[in-house]
Amino acid sequence: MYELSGKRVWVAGHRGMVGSAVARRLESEGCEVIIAPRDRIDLERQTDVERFVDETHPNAVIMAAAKVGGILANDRQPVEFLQRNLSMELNVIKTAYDFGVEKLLFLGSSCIYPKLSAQPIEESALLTGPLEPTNEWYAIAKIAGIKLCQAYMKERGARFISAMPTNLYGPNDNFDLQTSHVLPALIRKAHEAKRANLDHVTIWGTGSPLREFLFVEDCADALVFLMQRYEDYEHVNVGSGTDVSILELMTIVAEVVGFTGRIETDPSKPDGTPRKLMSNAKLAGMGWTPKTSLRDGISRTYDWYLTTLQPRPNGSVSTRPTASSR
Ligand code: GFB
Repeated sequence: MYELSGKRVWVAGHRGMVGSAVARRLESEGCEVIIAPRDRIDLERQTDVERFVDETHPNAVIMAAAKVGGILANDRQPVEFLQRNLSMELNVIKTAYDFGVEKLLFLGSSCIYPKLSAQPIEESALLTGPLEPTNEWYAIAKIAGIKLCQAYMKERGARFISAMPTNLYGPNDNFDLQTSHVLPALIRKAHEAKRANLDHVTIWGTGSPLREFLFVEDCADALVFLMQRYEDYEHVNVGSGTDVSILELMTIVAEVVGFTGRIETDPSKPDGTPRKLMSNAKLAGMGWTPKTSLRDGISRTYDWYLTTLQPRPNGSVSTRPTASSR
């Protein structure tokens, strides 16, 4: 058991969807949450990271900073996804070790697994086959981060662990239609179609791929749980244990939003991997399970969207800047 109470915990990527949820979740653990202001600290610059850690002396680090995005952003910006993620994770993990951080949790993603993995995907499937091409750049960077944590644990005894969340959604997600993941995109499309009285919405691809979704507040809870109770070499899947097709997902989103028109598909856009349901047996075996149903999570995310991303006078909806931290 790693006691968080009284510790100084640096949440790297505190402005992103996951980092902000982790920072909120940590409030009830009696620890001091440390954040690195983005105007002062560039995580892609080693000297910035060293200066920050030297000044703030965190006891623990949750590495939630990443360049993230949906299927098109991943496919179109391979340099950004590979190079920026490698830089950030190397800087944070190496500096954490050099400055004596007691415990570090690194976040990966379910896209680290081979494209055609047996389902549900167990942790041991890592590096057993070729990756999904649309996101191999991001996946390679995340695999490198897991391996770096393992290397520090194996060679130097560092308590650096990794968690692999499934597709996440919730408050502070990115709703930009070109760069977002599917769930915020579908919420925005359904909302705008309803407001404009359109008779249809269009989803990318065939609608047949299956995806697993986890509400970000459940994910944050699981990450704190792992930080406190897990200390081993292998990464741990963090998921909901069930998946839906993208067409089914659009149907649920439409019901929550109140859009009653047709759903059309656009097969010119990529489907990506056909299915990536992760096994959550390892985490469930430790005693953690998610609390939020998909419908409730979508409803809470839509409420957040309505209250936070207000329509402007010209009818457009503001979005967060393109995906920068998860
Ligand atoms: O969430 P998403 O962008 O990424 O797309 P991945 C999931 C599925 O939803 C794909 C379909 O089959 C998309 O074609 N989709 C339908 C849409 N309509 C839309 C839409 O309007 N926007 C988007 N974005 N998708 C990502 C990886 O894969 O998952 C990342 O690229 C990361 O590296 C992340 O691992 C969790 O689930 O395919």
